[in-house]
Amino acid sequence: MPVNAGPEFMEAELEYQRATTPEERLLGLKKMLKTAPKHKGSEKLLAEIKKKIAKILEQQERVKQIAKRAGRASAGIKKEGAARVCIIGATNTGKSSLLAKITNSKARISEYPYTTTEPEIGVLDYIGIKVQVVEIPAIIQDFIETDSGSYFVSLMKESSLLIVLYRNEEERKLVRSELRKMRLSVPTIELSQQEAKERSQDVPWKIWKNLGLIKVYTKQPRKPKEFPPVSLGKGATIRDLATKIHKDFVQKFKHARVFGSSVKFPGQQVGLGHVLADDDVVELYTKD
Ligand SMILES: Nc1nc2c(ncn2[C@@H]2O[C@H](COP(=O)(O)OP(=O)(O)O)[C@@H](O)[C@H]2O)c(=O)[nH]1
Ligand SMILES: [Mg+2]
Repeated sequence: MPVNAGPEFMEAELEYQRATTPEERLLGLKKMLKTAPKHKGSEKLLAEIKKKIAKILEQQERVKQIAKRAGRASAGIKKEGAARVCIIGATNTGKSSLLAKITNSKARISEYPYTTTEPEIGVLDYIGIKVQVVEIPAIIQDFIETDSGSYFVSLMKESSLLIVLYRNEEERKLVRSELRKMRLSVPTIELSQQEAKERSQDVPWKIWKNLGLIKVYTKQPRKPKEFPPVSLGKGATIRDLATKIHKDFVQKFKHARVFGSSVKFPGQQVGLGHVLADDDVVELYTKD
């Protein structure tokens, strides 16, 4: 405490001490600088405050640059299938094990930490719908600032869902805090290693439910529904379905018959604007 510090300074210092984010810390420090006594005896204090401010600004600039690079990085991995899902977590949390269980991937599973240094990719087949699953190397403190951090973050940014694996609260908190720093807006589900192991058969369903997609089957009149189903975004219409099947379909479209929860009765006739629901079965009729 410097000599002659007024109540305003003490308040600012308290604000700084209670701050939980760099932005709040910066605000507190700036107030401290403004309200600190300015005389010979406080020079050291002023220098210290300025140094702390500079450090935060530098850190903020670094994070900004990294985020920029991450955004630009054209991820070397091509996005394939209906969606991309990333498995993330601290080291040895069973990411490779889960990837191997739910996809065709032969990722290396090892008791040694940091075995996975490159993203591992597998394809999950959910009732014929292909979902790309990417294992991101272990999340560590300040992950975004590691050598390939921005590249991995760009892979995560371009995914539809993140699965966080953890063994204990500490690992769960670490990943949460690193995710906050990455400023992603990707839906996230957390799974304990135990859940992932004991209920691995439920994981594909859980992934599908959290992707925000629907699956729709097509069929010919008087024939059974066809596999695989077509994946569409929530709120998709008959027009979206027709476009996805064939670009000419919309021009030739006459009407459709729908069986499923989006219609009042099975086989109801609908037009291009009709909004589909998960598991609908659709017959498309064209003017030929
Ligand atoms: N006890 C236990 N060990 C597991 C489980 N899942 C994976 N392991 C082991 O933990 C180690 C790391 O697994 P791995 O899948 O490579 O983890 P990763 O580093 O997150 O990819 C291996 O020795 C696995 O056999 C689990 O559910 N329970
Ligand atoms: Mg691994």
